[in-house]
Amino acid sequence: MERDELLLAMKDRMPEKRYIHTIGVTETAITLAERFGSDPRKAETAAILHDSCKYADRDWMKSKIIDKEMDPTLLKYHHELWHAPMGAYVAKKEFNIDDQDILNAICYHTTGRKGMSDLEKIVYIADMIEPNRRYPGVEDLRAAAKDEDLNEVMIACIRHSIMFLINKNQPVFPDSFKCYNDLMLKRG
Ligand code: DGI
Ligand code: FE
Ligand code: FE
Ligand code: FE
Repeated sequence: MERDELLLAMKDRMPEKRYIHTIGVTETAITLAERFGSDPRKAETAAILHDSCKYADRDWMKSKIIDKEMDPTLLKYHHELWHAPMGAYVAKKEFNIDDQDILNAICYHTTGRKGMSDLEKIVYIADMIEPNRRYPGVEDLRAAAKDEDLNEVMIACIRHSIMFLINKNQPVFPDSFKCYNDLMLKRG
């Protein structure tokens, strides 16, 4: 499927505001991919599809996570986390995406993980800083995203996510800590 066809399919699955976010993530991911020497076409596809399950039925997602033997830890954490791996599932099943890097970028766009590829980092970052996002600290992250080291940008973003959850008294999914530690240990 081409860009416009995928976008149209997303339009049917989400409210206007989320669709505008999707377009923002797509444009931002393409720009980041060009800057960091990653494939802009892959970034585009992953970004368009990243939130396809944001409004999917919770019971349906739960049963698929069990049936398809996805990480069972997901079910112990907030259901907000489920739309990411389910987005990867839908990208493969409904939109015939078979590029594993694109599927991983969708799968880990909410939590991050240890050993992320450049494409995974780009989609994670684009999701946080796209122009329609409004939250305290977003301007600092947009400034941090100008760094020439993709790992440094990713550290700023995962740090913000973890601190945000801790300040809200929420549990943090283990992959997020593993992501943070992995990047900190690799720091040059
Ligand atoms: O889908 P988006 O809103 O574009 O962004 P996202 O996929 O990054 O989801 C963000 C939401 O997920 C946000 O409300 C915080 C929540 N979240 C992310 N990681 C964790 C988490 N919630 C809990 N409880 N634990 C996490 O580790
Ligand atoms: Fe999301
Ligand atoms: Fe995110
Ligand atoms: Fe998103």
